[in-house]
Amino acid sequence: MSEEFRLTYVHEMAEAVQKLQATRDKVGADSWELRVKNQTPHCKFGEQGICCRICTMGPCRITPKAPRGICGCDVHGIVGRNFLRFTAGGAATHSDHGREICHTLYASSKDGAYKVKDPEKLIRIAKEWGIQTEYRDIYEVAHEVAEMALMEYGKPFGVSRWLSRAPKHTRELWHKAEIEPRAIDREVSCSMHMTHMGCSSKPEALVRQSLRAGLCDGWGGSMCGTEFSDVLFGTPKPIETEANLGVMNAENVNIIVHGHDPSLSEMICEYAEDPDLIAYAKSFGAKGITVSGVCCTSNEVAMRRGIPMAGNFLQQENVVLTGACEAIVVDVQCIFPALGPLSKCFHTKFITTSPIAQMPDSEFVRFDVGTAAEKAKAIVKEAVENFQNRKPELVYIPDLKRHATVGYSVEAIKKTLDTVTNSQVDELNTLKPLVECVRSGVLRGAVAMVGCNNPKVRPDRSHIELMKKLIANDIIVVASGCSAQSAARAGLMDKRAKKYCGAGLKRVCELADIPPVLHMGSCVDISRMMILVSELAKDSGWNIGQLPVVGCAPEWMSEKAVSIGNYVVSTGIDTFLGIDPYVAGSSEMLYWLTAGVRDWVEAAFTIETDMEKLENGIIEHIEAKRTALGI
Ligand code: BF8
Ligand code: SF4
Repeated sequence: MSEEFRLTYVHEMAEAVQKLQATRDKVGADSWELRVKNQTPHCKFGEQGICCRICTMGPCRITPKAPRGICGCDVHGIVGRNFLRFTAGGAATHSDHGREICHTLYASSKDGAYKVKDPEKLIRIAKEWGIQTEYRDIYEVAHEVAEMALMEYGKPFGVSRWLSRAPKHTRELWHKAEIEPRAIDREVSCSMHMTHMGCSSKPEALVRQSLRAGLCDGWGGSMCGTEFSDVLFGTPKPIETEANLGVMNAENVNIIVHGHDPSLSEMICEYAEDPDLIAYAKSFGAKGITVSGVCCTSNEVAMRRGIPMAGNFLQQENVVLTGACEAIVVDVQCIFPALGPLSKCFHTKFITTSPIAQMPDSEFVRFDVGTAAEKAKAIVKEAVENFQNRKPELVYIPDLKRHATVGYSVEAIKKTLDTVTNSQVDELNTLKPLVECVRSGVLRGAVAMVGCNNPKVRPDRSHIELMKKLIANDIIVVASGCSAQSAARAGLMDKRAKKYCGAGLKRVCELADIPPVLHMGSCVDISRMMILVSELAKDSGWNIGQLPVVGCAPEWMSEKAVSIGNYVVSTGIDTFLGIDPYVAGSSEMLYWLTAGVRDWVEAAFTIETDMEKLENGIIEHIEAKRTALGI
C-alpha cells in the first residue's frame, strides 16, 4: 500500500474544478474566478494603504503632489491607522466568536443540548483561575468559569488572565513594551479611538497598539474560544478523516457546514446521525446523510468527530457547483455572500443561522442556545426533503479525496510523545522529547502554517509547496485554518506522507506514528500554538524568541489573519506573510513591522510575496536560530 501513496498535485485539484466551472457556465452562475477578473487591476491607493476615509473632509489619497491629507496627516499615519483598524477588525471577530462560546458554556446543563464533555479540562482551568472545584456540581463550576471568562471582555482593571500561561520572560517583554492586553473589548475599542480623526498618527504608537490588540485576541478572545470549545465539545485527539470535494457522496443527502462556531455544526452533526432522520432520508431515495465541512467549522468538527473536510475558503462555491449539495448551513465569518445567488441556480438551500452573518438570498433560521436542538433537527430535515429536488444532470463530484489524521491539540501532542518516551513517570506529559529532537537536530525546527486562500496567489499552491519543502528539510509543520485543509487535501496529513520527509523527520513520524503536518485546528486554535511554544520554552530553558520556530501565512486574506500575525509576532515568533497587508505605501510602517518591533518582542514580520524567497527565508531563519543557540 504505502509505495502506492502519493500526494495530490495542485494542478489535479485545479483540473477537477474546471469541470465544475463548466457546470457554472451551463447554469449561468458566477464564481470568484470571474469576479477577480472584473476587479483586476485593483486600486493602487488601496493596495498601498494610502487612502483615508475616516472623516468626511476626505477621502484623502496620498500622491507625490499631495503628500498630506486635508488634516495634515502624512502617509505613515494613514497607513498605520489603516493597519491598526484592520487588526482591530480581526481581534473583534475572533474574540466575539470566543464570547459566544463562553455564553454557550454559561448555558450548558446536565439535561440541555450543550453539556460539558471534558470536565477534566474545565477543572484544570477553574483551578488556574482560583475557582473552588471540590464538592461542587460540574455545571456550577462551568457557569462560574464562563462568567469569569465573559468578564475578561470588559473588566475595568488588570490584564488578560490567560497571560499567566506565558513564560516569565515573555510577560516581562510585554510589560516593558506596554502591550499587555487589558480587557478584550477595551483593546478593540481603544484601537478604534486611537484611529479616529485627530488621534494617533505616529506609526510607532499605532504598531504598538496593533500588537496589543492582536494579543487581546490570541491571549484573550481566541483562547476563550479554543479552551471552552474543548470543554463543551471535547479536547481533540488524533482521529481519522478525509479531505477534498470527493468526500461528498452523490448517493447521500449532502449537508455542508461552513463558518467558525462549533455550537451550530456540532448540533447538525448530532442530528445527521439520528436514525429517524437517516430513515427519513432513505424514504426519499438517498442512501444516508453525509455532513462535510468548509472553512474553520470544518476543522472544528473534523478534529472532534472525524467529519470530512470538503474544502477550504476558495472551495466554498465549488461545493454548491457539485449540484449535490442539499443544504449549506453557515454560522459566522468567511462566508461568501455569493452563496446566496449561486444557490438559486441549484436546488441548494443556503441557510444562515447567526444574527452576526445575515445575507440576501438566504433562508435565515435563527440559531440560539435555547432552541439549538430543535433548530438543528429542522435544518437536517429540510435538507433531507430537498434531496428530491436535485437535478441529476447537474451532479458531478470530483473523485478527489485524501486520507488525513487530524486533531493534534497540545494535550494530544503530549500524549503522543508519552508513547515514545522511555522516561520516568514524572517526566510524562511534557514536550521534552520534542525539545530533544530539536536540540539533536533530528528536527531542525517547526513552522506554524496558518491562514486562508487568496486569489492573488494560485489557491493552495503556496501552502502545499511550502509544506513539502519544509518537511523535506526536516522541519515539522503544525497547521490550522484553511492552511490545514490545504495540507489534508493534498495528503500531507496522511501518515504515509512521511516518505516526503527528510531522514530525521521521517524517523520522528515513524516513532510517534504521526503525519509530518499536524492539524491543530481552526484559526482561533492558533491559541493552541501559543501554548505549545510557551511550554516548549519552559521545557527547553530557551526563550520563545530563541526557538527555531516560525509562523507563516502564505495565502492569507482576512483581518483575522493580521490580528493573528500581530499576536504571533508579539509572542516572540517571527512571522512570514506571503501577501502584503496594505502597508507598502509607508517606509516607516514597513520599518516598524519588519524591524522596529524586534526590540520590544524579539520577533518581527517578513513580508515576501515571492514564494521561492519566502521558502528560503523561512529555512534560513530556522538555521540562523539554531546557530545562535549553538545547536
Ligand atoms: O478563520 S483561514 S479563510 S476560514 S480567516 Fe477564513 Fe482564513 Fe480560512 Fe477560518 Ni481563518
Ligand atoms: Fe483626510 Fe485626515 Fe480626514 Fe483622513 S482624517 S480623511 S487624511 S482629512
